[in-house]
Amino acid sequence: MLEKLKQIEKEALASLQAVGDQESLQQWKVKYLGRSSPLMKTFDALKELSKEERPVIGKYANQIKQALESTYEGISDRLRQSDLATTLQAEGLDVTLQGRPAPRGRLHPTTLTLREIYRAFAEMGFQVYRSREVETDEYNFELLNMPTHHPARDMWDTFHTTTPGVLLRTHTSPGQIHVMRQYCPEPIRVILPGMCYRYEQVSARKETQFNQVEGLAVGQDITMGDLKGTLTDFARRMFGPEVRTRFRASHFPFTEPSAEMDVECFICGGIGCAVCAGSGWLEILGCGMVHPVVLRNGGYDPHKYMGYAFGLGPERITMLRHHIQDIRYFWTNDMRFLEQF
Ligand code: FA5
Repeated sequence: MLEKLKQIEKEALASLQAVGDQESLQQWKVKYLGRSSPLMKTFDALKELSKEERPVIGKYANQIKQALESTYEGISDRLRQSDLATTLQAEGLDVTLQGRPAPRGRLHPTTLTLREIYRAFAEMGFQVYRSREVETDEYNFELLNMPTHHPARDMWDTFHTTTPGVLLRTHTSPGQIHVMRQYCPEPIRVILPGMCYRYEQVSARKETQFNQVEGLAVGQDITMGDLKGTLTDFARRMFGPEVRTRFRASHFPFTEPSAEMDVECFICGGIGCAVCAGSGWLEILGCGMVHPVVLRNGGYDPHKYMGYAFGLGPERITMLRHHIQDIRYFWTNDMRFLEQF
């Protein structure tokens, strides 16, 4: 029996050394360590041996089994390593290399400008008031002193929903009425940022969807001087302490008097260039003293209360600050554009 076991060991080890790949290694394992291998059958046959022979043969068979198993493990490891080396050479894949870093998102240029606007006004004591984007005709036009058939409505044509009288707001000004009705008769100092929609011919300066930041201050002793001072200070905080501003008379149905504020063209320094159309000035917002009709619609007595309001366009300001030639870049999701901010 011992001789037979020695023979099995010799043959198994010899054939194991000749194994060259995983497949033949598995075949070897079945043949020499599987349930019906000669070695395993020896264990079954132990019960037929004499009492004296049984422990000797059993111990020897176990030693052979352990030796075969550990040689098998060693060869299996060696084959795995060499398989990996071959694959690496053939495919150039190094599984130990670090992965590619995931691209990190960043803030949209308009969001960056909006945050600077919030900061500038927050420092002057303005709070942010959120107002709805879906509005009624009444709030978007009528309560702002633009009754049906008022010609100024043409400038603010919009998208209408299938519900009569419900539309997408064309400016943030309807928020003035909401905030006044909520806080009347308290004094107010808020900015109202948000998305606006217009039925526009899209061009380099006009989109159908854009942001506005409205400003509103209401109280008992608010003057045009406060409006000019606040907006001039805002321009300095946004564009630098040296920036020059000017106010031009204008018209809005919801303010009286009304004005537009220009900042000195910081591209040409006021000399005149293509961006400022040779004028040396760039318009950034519309403003004025809140019209008595609007104050009354908000719940304030226009004989006792006064206020100023303004509306500016963050996309236009971003275009000016970064010399962006076309507003359409803001919505095309072109990574070459977005990654610059
Ligand atoms: C208004 O919308 C007034 N509600 C502003 C106002 C508020 C005046 C309070 C007085 C008191 P206007 O249509 O000019 O005004 O728009 C204001 C700003 O919004 C513009 O200066 C511009 O920066 C931006 N804007 C207007 N239309 C577009 C558009 N189609 N695309 C991008 N930005 C626009």
